[in-house]
Amino acid sequence: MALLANKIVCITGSSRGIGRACAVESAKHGAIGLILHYFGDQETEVELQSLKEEIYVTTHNHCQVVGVPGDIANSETSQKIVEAGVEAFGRIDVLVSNAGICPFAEFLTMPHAIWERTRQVNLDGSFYVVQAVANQMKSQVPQGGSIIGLASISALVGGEFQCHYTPTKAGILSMMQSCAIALGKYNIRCNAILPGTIATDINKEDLANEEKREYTIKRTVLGRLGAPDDIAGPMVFLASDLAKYVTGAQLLVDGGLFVNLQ
Ligand code: RM4
Repeated sequence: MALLANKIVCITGSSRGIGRACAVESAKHGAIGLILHYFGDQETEVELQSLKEEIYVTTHNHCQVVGVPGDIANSETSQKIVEAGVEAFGRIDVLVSNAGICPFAEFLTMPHAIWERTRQVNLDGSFYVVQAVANQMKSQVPQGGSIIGLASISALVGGEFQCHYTPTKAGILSMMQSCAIALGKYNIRCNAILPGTIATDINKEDLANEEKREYTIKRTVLGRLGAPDDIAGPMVFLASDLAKYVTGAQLLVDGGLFVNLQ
């Protein structure tokens, strides 16, 4: 079933990890246009190129891709994303605000620059892109769209080395709730996905610690870490018309990590 048939999907931080899986899954489910934001350094240029090829091959060129490089912490990047998307496809149906960082760090000695950068990328960046894309969704005909903010299980619980990061994820969850209210009248739905521990580059170093890795795996009830495509399915659901009455919701996708107290 093509859940996203004919839809135009915009994803930030799409070159790797969860964003990349969301791009591939959207194309598989019939999206005809992808606006793929990425950071724009050498590494992500190469990643984006291979992602584009993967999408063209798997969809037999059915899905077109526009790449937009830039630092999401800079509000101009979000304007560029919307301009490039509208120029290529005329509209944006789905936004996946995904770009994020988590430099694990000790609280008491953390330089303020780490706090500021984490907040700027995760929270300011989400605000800018949600606002820019929501304005486009409001003005297009037919009006509306689906916005999905990538929050985290960390919006609900803490992390010893994440005192700068968990507040940004709680902020994204809260932003989706308020935006759901602000944007419902324009037929724009806003929801948050809360991934658990998904093995990607963001936590590669942290999970290289065997003890932590084993603890995390044991704490899930499904007995494994998440993979990026574990998040992509729920993302497609929230983006699709199957979720047409779902707004202001939070979907925890964590293999049972959160509920597994004892
Ligand atoms: C998540 C959660 C995970 C961590 C990542 C970086 O939201 O805290 O455990 O690996 O962030």
